[in-house]
Amino acid sequence: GQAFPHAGRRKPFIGDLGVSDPRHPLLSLLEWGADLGPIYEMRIFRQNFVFVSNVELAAELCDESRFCKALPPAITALRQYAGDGLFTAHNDEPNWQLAHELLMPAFTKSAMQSYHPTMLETAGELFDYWDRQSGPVDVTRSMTKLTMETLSRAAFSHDFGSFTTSQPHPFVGAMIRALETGRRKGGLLTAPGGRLLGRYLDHRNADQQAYVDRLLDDLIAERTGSSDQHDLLGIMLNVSHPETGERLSPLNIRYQILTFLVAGHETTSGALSFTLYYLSRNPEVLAAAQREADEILGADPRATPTFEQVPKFRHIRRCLDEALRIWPTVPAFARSPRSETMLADRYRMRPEDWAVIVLGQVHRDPSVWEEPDVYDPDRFLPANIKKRPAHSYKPFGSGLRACIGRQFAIHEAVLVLACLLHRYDLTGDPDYELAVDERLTMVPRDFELGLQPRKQLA
Ligand code: MNH
Repeated sequence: GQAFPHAGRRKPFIGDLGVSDPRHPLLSLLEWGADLGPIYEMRIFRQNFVFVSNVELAAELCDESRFCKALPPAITALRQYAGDGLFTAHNDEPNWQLAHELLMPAFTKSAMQSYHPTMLETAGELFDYWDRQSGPVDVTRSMTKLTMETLSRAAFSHDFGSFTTSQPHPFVGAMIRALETGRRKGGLLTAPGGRLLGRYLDHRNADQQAYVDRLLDDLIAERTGSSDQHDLLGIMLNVSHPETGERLSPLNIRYQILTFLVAGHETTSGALSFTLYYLSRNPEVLAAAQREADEILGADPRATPTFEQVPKFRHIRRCLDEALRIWPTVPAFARSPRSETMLADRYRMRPEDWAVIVLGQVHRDPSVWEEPDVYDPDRFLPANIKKRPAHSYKPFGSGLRACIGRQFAIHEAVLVLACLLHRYDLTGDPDYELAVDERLTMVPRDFELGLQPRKQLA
């Protein structure tokens, strides 16, 4: 096989270290790799990273018969918090299969029926909270509170009081800080002294992690023995495998809850925030979205959709899909070959190798997406979707290990957008320039919107 394309002049020992700005690891790296073509390799100390950025190569890596999910160091580092929970489990770990089978029914489209009232209630609290503020609202912060509340209520019926207390619940901050530590550690592992530095970070972080673990373990203990199955925790405590009778252990349940909280809140918050950003910048798209909300919800600006009405907001759904095209909030995922194979007939890959699919670039591959930087929800009209090759749009990942929360995220996001557009007129700040924060996911930074409550519609 050929060597992967890489930078011409690599520094001895440190390799390509320094090409990526630690505050914007992914975005700066993409800028750096742009000239190297659709596939390139970066080396930091002894660790190689292969990045893939066009649809053709991404589609090959998404072929489940040849490739599967990989856990690069940054994800493996999260195992100290999320263990063999769904997101961080290795493909062959028994608890992945078990949890996947036990939890799939709780994430089907029809299962969303049971979370629908919770989603409406949380959105209502956010709107009331906004109505008590004056001036523009910080969109990403608001949306992060909203999605965190929705998830904690749906997952374990816990109310963090995000809209009634002025300070965010300490759990949320502790959880984010713990995970950020994990992510930073992941980047250090192959550096000389990286393990030592990692241990130092862990030590500094031990209290946060202990606090998060204890809070979750207490919640689990409180519900143990109850047959109540109205939320995800209830399902995990009570449902056993229909054939083997196996159940999830309390420790694995803690891993799953932490996984849902983390995987499910910032991702959906970013998706909502980017959608609102593009709506505020595209008056015609916004008008069509508001018209759709009005047609379905009627004259009362505070009206809310029924469960069955949510999939009817087709244009709003396309606005969301298009925002996730330009800014996939989970910016990348990694794939490994199941057995030794040649990628693009040229590059040898062994099962221990992996390549990162860079979604932002795949979703803007000019051979598939015309004028890729233009926001145009009509790209997701059914006739246009059919024209594109498979795997050209993958915001929720691919194959067996694709996002289990996809329906949850889409139901929540569409519902919130429809209610919001029906209840308010939006005005963006024309001077705002989109800036993106890289946290565990991508979210707009300091994006504010003015919201004017609408009067009874004729
Ligand atoms: Mn989600 C996996 C994106 C919302 C829970 N999610 C993934 C993957 C992507 C992804 C991409 C695959 C990663 C990989 O291959 O390594 N998820 C999203 C996006 C949103 C989202 C863009 C919102 C928008 N995810 C949610 C929500 C939940 C959730 C909401 C939970 C309620 N996601 C998961 C879990 C996995 C996952 C759990 C791991 C599934 C598995 O491997 O079995």
